[in-house]
Amino acid sequence: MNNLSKRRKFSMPSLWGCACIFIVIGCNKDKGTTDEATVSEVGSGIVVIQAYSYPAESGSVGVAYVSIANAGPGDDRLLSVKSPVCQKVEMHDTINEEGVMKMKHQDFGFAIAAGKELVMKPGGSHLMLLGTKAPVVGGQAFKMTLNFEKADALEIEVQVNQ
Ligand SMILES: [Cu+2]
Repeated sequence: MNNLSKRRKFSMPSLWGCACIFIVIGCNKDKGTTDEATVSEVGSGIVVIQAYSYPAESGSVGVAYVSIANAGPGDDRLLSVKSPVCQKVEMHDTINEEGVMKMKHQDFGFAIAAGKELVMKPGGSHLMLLGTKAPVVGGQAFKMTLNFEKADALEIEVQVNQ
């Protein structure tokens, strides 16, 4: 996401919009993913399989990919996400609209059916970190809270890839 730092300051909505598209393009380049998985578990059967991010400048937009398995007996839904590293976390999907990759904000979060996995990845569903409060630095980790429809809220560590 180093490309973000080269962009000039725009008004916030326009910056975010542009950054979003930029991130999709940026992430489609094969950067490889980390093998360092962060695994957490709660009684409801919700298991975080992997959580990683990439470096981002302060006051910009970052991205995080969190993959979650629902090993419980019932369907659940990731309703909202918070992190102390940014002002707001949005849940986005990426859609191909006539050859143009676009972000789609998921107002109702991500459904995770019983026995299924929600796999976030570049070019697919992801978490957008809007208004980063400090630089997101490669090699470090930051906290994130996942709120579900049924399962208890889960606090996880997101590893920042270099
Ligand atoms: Cu996005």
